Amino acid sequence: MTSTPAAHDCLFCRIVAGEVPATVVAETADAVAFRDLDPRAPTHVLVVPRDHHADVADLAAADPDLLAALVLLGRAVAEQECGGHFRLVFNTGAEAGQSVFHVHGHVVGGTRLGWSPA
Ligand code: IU
Repeated sequence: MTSTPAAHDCLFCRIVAGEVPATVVAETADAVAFRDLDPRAPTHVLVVPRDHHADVADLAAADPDLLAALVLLGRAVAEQECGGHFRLVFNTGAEAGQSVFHVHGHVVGGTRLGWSPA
C-alpha cells in the first residue's frame, strides 16, 4: 500500500484536521489520541499520526520514528487513564478487522484483559 500526505476521503485525516469532531484526550506535533466511538473497554482510545499512512506496516517502512512516537503517545494515554497498563492493537488489513485505512493503534485498558484474538 502507498502512503500519501493527506487523503480527502479519509475519516481520520479529517478528524486530525478538526473537520470531523472527536473527543481528543492527548496530542503531540506528530499524533493525536481520541476516544473510540464504540469503546470495547473502559479505556479505548485511538492513536493516529497526523500524516496519512494506510497501516502500521506502511508506517514502519516509511517513518519508524513516527511509529515510535505513536507507541509513546499510547503509553502516555494509558498512564493518564489506566495506570500505564494497556494493550496496543493495530488491526492490519480488512481480514484482520481493519476498517479505517489510516493507521491507528487501539489503546485499550482499564480492566483485566482477556486474550482471545480469534
Ligand atoms: P479498525 O481497527 O479499523 O476496525 O478500527 C476502527 C475504529 O474506529 C473502530 O473501533 C471504530 O469504532 C472507530 N471509529 C471511530 O472512533 N469513529 C468513527 O467515526 C468511525 C470509527 I467510522
